[in-house]
Amino acid sequence: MAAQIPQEQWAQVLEQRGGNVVYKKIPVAKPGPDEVLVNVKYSGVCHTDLHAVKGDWPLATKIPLVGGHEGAGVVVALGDLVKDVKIGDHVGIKWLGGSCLSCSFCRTANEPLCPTPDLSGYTVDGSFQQYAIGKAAHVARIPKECNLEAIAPVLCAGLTVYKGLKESGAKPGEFVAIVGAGGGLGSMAIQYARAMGLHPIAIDGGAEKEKMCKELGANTYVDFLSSKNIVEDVKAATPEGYGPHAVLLLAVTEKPFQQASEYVRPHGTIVCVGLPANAYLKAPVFDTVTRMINIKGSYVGNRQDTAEAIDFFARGLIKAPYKVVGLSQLQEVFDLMSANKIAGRYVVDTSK
Ligand code: 8ID
Ligand code: ZN
Repeated sequence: MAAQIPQEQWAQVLEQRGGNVVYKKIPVAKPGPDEVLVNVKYSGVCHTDLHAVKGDWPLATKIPLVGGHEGAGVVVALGDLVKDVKIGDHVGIKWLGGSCLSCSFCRTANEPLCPTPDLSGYTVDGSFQQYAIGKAAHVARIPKECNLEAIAPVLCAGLTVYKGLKESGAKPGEFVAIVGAGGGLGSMAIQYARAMGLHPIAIDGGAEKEKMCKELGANTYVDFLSSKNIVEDVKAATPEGYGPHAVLLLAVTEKPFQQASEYVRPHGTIVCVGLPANAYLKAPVFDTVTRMINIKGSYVGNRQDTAEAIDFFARGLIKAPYKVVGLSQLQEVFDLMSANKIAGRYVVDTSK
């Protein structure tokens, strides 16, 4: 039986760039012909949502904006053209909410590079509401046996680090430094790295994050707040002290982006994923050449990466910690995130 769809719903709305989000009732949108309406049950809170609130990236958001792009829920209405998603299916609203599907990037499964994307919770409304719209071609397919609150962070954090680890080219048995390992992406990265047969070295700050990273399976934890020599500490955690084969940069500050080339192993790969505002990459040309260092960016993942990242979760390989609070408490989550006080991820329950 089709669910009752209300006219109005609770949402968190950013009305002014740099302001607080406002918890209020707004109308429920109707899906277009190629779209689905999702009753969002849970949404993870990504640092990207905080960038959207602060407006600190060189890309404008819509205003007013409903943020959120780790939304897990149930399909409650379909557009006329939608054939392969059914009412009652479990799906995810992810960062790439839609793409043109016809440009050469979309045609070659590089849809995150589409020049006209719909970015959920950024250029189109996202999952910090009870009913969100997604393009049927792009909503993540979630198997019914998966717990919706636990899988929500996989829709961005999990997918992004899984893709980043693939882009690093690191092979089973090799070492990967995860910078920002105590955060949302980082906690997922430790789990995906382990599941992919890699040895994770965690880098972050403070005892709470250390405990979490070690419980998740990091071989070593380097505390960037107290280490006297981060470069030496990271190298010392690798065989023969040559440094990790790959570095996954997830931090939201510029310094570690400059530092990674000092400890990555010769012929190793530095993958930039975190997006600190106004930051630049700088690496010594001499070292980059003579140590043959690869430096690259990695941006979410395509629909196949999404399916694979979800499959790792469905097989029980990904168990990253999260705390659940009501959607009404989203601003408090942003305040904690601004202070770097979140170990793992927060997930909001849209019913509260
Ligand atoms: O597709 C992409 N490339 C993509 C996808 C999703 C998110 C990029 N991101 C970006 C976000 O926009 C954000 O800029 O990745 C970044 C991290 O997102 P997050 O994991 O959601 O943020 P978080 O939970 O706040 O974790 C950040 C961690 O970095 C640590 C912090 O302590 C925190 O645990 N950190 C910082 I800030 N400086 C550090 C340093 N110098 C550091 N860890 C180690 N060394
Ligand atoms: Zn995200």
